[in-house]
Amino acid sequence: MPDEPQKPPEPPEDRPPGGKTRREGGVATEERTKAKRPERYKVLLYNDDYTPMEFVVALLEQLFKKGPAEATQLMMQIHRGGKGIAGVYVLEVAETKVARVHRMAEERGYPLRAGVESE
Ligand code: TYC
Repeated sequence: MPDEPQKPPEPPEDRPPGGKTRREGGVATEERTKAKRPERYKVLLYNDDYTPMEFVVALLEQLFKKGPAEATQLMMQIHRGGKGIAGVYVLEVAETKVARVHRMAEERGYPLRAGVESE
């Protein structure tokens, strides 16, 4: 090999995954930066005697992205058991879903109620 200029070796990695390492007067200090999984919340749908079954199924399909079979099963579970979990989301999304359920139901004069519960 002809003598090519040799690169000096890379310095050791200063920031390992999961935290920052700062060099302060030769002392490495750790600072945790690990992202926490955001808390999740259940959106519950409650049974009532007046909201039509077809409306609940359509709402579970449109708003909670269920397929027709799953939406029908879940609606029947709520109808028989009093309540059921329509989906699980971060808080802001869960609250928006509840507001949409209430608005869609109120627009048609149905008493359907939804709520948020921590997982
Ligand atoms: N119990 C309603 C009926 O018999 C149907 C229904 C199901 C209503 C689920 C609300 O969250 C609900 N028409």
